[in-house]
Amino acid sequence: SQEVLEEGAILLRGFARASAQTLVAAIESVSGQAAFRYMETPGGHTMSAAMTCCGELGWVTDRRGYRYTQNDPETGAPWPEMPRVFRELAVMAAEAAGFPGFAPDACLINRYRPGAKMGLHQDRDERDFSQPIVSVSLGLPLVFQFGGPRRSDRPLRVPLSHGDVIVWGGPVRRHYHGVLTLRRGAHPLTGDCRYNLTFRKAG
Ligand code: MD5
Ligand code: FE
Repeated sequence: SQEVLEEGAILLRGFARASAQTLVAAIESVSGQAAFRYMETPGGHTMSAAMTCCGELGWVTDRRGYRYTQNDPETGAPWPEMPRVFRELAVMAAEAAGFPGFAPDACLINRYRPGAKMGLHQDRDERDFSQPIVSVSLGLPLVFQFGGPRRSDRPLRVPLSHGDVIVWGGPVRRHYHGVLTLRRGAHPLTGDCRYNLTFRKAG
């Protein structure tokens, strides 16, 4: 099913369900090469979601700031290749939402364990804001906060569960957003966590 949260924000419920098992196996393969880590923000806080990346570019943060890199700063090696099942899913979802020809070069993998959250923020480290962002939820459910163009805009609370995909394109791509604290639970595929895959054209 296709649900329009706002013009340009298209929720595809269950879109990734059929490929979820393959996606989680691919997450394990990526994190075997580039381990999940807790990154530091420029302000000196440690993020509560663990992250890793795959694709030509990976998003990182440390005391120096937010940026995209070609290499994993922990190992110096290039980020793992983007698994084919990742790319195919992202391209199909973008197309289903009205964005044909999506060519992601970066996938950030967020792993939330109980207690983890992400405060309201904007994604603005990419070059080309005409390209959409595709985000894929796997495992435990949580509540996503979809805000507006200003931090003070009251966010819409969107419950997301296993297999849900959202495509963000056009002006909503710059909206404030975050996720509420993950509650404890057990998912048959992911155990005690929620994964989010975020596909972007970063370069
Ligand atoms: C998550 N991750 O659930 C979210 C999914 C991140 C992040 O926010 O930066 O890693 S991405 C949701 C998103 C992306 C771009 C725009 C908007 C939402 N939006 O305008 O609401 O781990
Ligand atoms: Fe974000």
